[in-house]
Amino acid sequence: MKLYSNPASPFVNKTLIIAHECGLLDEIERIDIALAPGNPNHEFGKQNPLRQIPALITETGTCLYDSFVICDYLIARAGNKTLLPADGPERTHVLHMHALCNGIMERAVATRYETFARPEEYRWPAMIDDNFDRIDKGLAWLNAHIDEALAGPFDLASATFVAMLKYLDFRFDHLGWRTKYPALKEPFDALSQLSCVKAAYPAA
Ligand SMILES: N[C@@H](CCC(=O)N[C@@H](CS)C(=O)NCC(=O)O)C(=O)O
Repeated sequence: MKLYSNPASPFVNKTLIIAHECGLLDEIERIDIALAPGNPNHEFGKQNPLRQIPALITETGTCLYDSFVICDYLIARAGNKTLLPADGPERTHVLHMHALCNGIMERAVATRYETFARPEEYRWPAMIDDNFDRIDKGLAWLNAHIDEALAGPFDLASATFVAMLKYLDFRFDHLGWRTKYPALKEPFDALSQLSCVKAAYPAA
């Protein structure tokens, strides 16, 4: 399998954590590409018309996206029953917490594009502030409900939680999430020690 990726992408890193946990990381060749809105890579677009990473080329040549679909594919392929439970309230819970952590990640990546990729004269401060506020509110919710949010074994939501906070450290260190949301620190530190997380961030 081939994974179009970039070490700076939290969606890629979430996927790599899951791939390692599924015992499939060694079967994945990484092809690093740099993408940004407004600078279309049409060659890559022949594989993924949305021109976003991660995108996984399976052995049959299918190009899978987005990160959730790739994780779901890897989990099913590995026959793993805990990373994403098959049904019931456990599945709903993992999907719900994945949606929250992934949503924060999406707001963070969007803000990165708004503040870094977009030429200064086209920036819209109200949108940037709104993005930061959603990130803040999401983190505040997690801070207040962390035991419930990460209850149960390591799963897709835990992988997304750690990838999301690592991205905030990488791009938005000034937000100071450890000070504002101290309940997140201990689970983050514990998850960061897992071999699947270390494997996804070899340079850390
Ligand atoms: N919902 C997608 C989001 C993927 C995404 O936003 N990837 C970014 C990199 S972090 C990207 O490819 N950006 C290039 C672009 O949007 O032009 C997923 O979960 O895979």
